Amino acid sequence: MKKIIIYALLIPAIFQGCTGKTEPEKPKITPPLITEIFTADPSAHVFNGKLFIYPSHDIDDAASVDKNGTQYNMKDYHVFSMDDINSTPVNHGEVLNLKNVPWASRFMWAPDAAYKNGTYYFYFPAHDKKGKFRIGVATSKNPEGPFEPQPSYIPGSFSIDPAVFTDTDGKSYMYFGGLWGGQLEKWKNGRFDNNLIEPMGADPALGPYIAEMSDDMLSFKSAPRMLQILNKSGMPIAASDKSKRFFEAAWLHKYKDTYYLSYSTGDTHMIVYATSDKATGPFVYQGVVLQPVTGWTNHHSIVEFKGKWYLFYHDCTLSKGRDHLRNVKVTELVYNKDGSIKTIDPQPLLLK
Ligand code: FUB
Repeated sequence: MKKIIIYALLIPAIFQGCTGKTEPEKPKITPPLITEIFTADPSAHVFNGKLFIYPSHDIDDAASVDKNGTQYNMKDYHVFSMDDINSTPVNHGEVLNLKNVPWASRFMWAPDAAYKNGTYYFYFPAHDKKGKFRIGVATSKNPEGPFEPQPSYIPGSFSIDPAVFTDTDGKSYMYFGGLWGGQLEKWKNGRFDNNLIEPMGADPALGPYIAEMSDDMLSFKSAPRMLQILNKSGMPIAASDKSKRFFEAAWLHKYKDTYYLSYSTGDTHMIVYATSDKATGPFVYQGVVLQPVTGWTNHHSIVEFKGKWYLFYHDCTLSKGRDHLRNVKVTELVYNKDGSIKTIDPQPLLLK
């Protein structure tokens, strides 16, 4: 808990003006949106005029608590919907269970959803039978599921945290990857090597991967490639630059004509963003979207709903700071006139 107290005391001094542009926003402390179960990693989408939340379903079933995230031993997914941003989310119940996914063995982590040609696609990572993270897909005719899984994971997929963005030209891309427990650093040239470690020092940091989706949304059109995230000077973000480097939880949204890639910095606990004039990058680092929350992980989505922009995120207020028992929250996200995002201060709780 010492960490959380330190955040509360030091964050204003350390992070204010980190973007060099904006003072952190001080929104009212938002309450947990869903309280009947623990939920995390919210991917929010608007389908048929309603807002749908596709979160992880946290449970207290930890074999151990470690750097690889063994405590995140999730086994199913629920979907929630909201008619408007102030309504209580409706729980549509369990939409997919580990026991019905033929290729998966454990760890149903952060999911996402997409729509194309009358079908809703639910993307989710899990360990395969050999203990490697892969990304699977399940389908439904309804945004609220239930979802029918494909017999195998997406060929060529690896690591965690899929986020699927469909551009105005109809092309869809999956952004994915996550370090440490998410195993991203162990993949090179499409092969898994357990001896590989995260780059260090001045070496370029790893980025999330991108793959264009096939027309049927069930496979990749071509092999995934790593996205470049550059400093404003045009140099790749260095591995040692831990307040800016990609760790996990990529999300892509488009505001006006600009593509915003936002992601978690992991062990520095922020959501930051980089921009590009193309969905496929390269992206240039811009600043902080969300400062650290109560709890270790920070994971989000950004969505426009009824004319306003919202940040869905999670923290651990409901469980009083237990890192693997999280709750989804939402707050408004505001752009400055130049398109930069006003940094949000989530005001982490002082927990003992
Ligand atoms: O929920 C399990 C993992 O925690 C997610 O996949 C990461 O993004 C982090 O939020």
